[in-house]
Amino acid sequence: VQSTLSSVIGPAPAGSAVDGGAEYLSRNPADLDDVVARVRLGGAEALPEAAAQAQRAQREWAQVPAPVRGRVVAGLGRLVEANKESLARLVTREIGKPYGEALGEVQEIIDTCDFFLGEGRRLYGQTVPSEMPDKQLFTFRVPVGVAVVITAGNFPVAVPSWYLVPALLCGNAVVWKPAEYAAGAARALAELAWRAGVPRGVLNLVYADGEATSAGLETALAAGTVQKVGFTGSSAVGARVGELCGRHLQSPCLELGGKNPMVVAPDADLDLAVQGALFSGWGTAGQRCTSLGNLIVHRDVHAEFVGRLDAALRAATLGDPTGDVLYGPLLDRKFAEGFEAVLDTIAEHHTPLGSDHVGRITEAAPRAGFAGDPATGLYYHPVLLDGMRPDDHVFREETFGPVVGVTTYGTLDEAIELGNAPGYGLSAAVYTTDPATAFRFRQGTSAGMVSVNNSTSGAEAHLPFGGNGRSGNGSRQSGIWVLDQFTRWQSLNWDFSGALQKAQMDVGTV
Ligand code: UN1
Repeated sequence: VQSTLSSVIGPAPAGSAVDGGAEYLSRNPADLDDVVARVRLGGAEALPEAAAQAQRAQREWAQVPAPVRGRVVAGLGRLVEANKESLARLVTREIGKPYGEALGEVQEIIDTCDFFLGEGRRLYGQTVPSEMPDKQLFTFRVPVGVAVVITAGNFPVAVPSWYLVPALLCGNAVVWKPAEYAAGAARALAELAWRAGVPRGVLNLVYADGEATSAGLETALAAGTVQKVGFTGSSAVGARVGELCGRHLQSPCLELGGKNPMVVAPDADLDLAVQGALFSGWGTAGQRCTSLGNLIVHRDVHAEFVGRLDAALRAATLGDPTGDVLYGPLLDRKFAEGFEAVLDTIAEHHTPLGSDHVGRITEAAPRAGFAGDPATGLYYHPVLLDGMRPDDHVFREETFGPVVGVTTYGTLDEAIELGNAPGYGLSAAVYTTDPATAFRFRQGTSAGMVSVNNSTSGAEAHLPFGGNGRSGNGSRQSGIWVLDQFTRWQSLNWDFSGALQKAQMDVGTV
């Protein structure tokens, strides 16, 4: 496995011949000259071809007893554990995630595999009493068939594992289309899964751009070779995936964006709240779906809180992601371009706090506590915006970058309403020492995941993960809840009376 990984993560051979489709170079966002992986993108035929192959392979995989599939998944966990550091280094190198966080991300795969090892021996169905004598009813979980999994690159291995591991455990085959800019990490995880014993036809890796993916998905859905789509990414693309699936009567598992609020109540431990805001607002350069978007601070503690947060932000070290930094570069050039547009909006409408410069970190716009070479990477200053109003664009839309807005509130109902206003509903946090405030906040928020005295990020791998509204269609990943995405209930109605017993009609009375 070590040698497999090093062949994936080693320096790309200069000018190596690539036959067929367009070549894509995945670059290190901290050093754009460093090519991490070189892949060939498939055309619109790639995904349907892989789905057809997966469909053939799935029949045999579904015959493997679930406890044995559980052992394969557990084997993947052990292989990931044995390669934890090299996989984390690859994640850091390919998408610029600080190494400490990358290690945490890899741990999330191990935890997921551990959890689903046990599920291989459960996958419980039920026995259900019948209305009639000598008749027994049962329920079984059956695999859906072929799952197409389309993932973003901000969690290039952990989030895919949330789909891959349960889907495989449940007896499905998978076609995985990872983000191109995380192609190397995707390849490494797939290699480990194949090494662990997942047959190649059961886990298929397809690289394709957005257009080819969308065309390919439509063809595969129409051909009936795909029974489930899992998608993690932006709300806009998620809506398109939902539309495609809907045309073929399918409901996908959608894990989309967030504009996650954090409420700071007047009785909050302000230093704890500052730490939570720093981690979930600017950590991972604000590029988690669970990143903090809007800080909603009680007016009595607003000045004090913003002062402390501003100071913490100025003291934070950022830059080279191989070191101990709050955040490194943005994921990829495409994301840097998107963030530039957010910065244009900010420049037009707001006066940021917390940084003397807004925009790219360059020699000309340096920053204290910067630990990198600004010329080589996609580094951005942290932005803190005070005085946000609910109709501000930056208050309403996910920015996917190191920017957080602050607004104030008077009553808890106002705070809840402000938190829900953007129409997302993924993760929400409240900092308070009053249990009643915590409880009322949980009841009122639209978020699928709520934290009390902890940040909006960092969900544990065995709780239901997912959101509502613009954050998704209500589907949930992780833990036992994801089983409903990758299995369907089948009922069995077994009559051993030897007579035709009619439900609703032959029910005896007492
Ligand atoms: C994502 O950004 O798509 O809860 C997932 C968290 C991580 C997962 C984020 N465990 O922040």
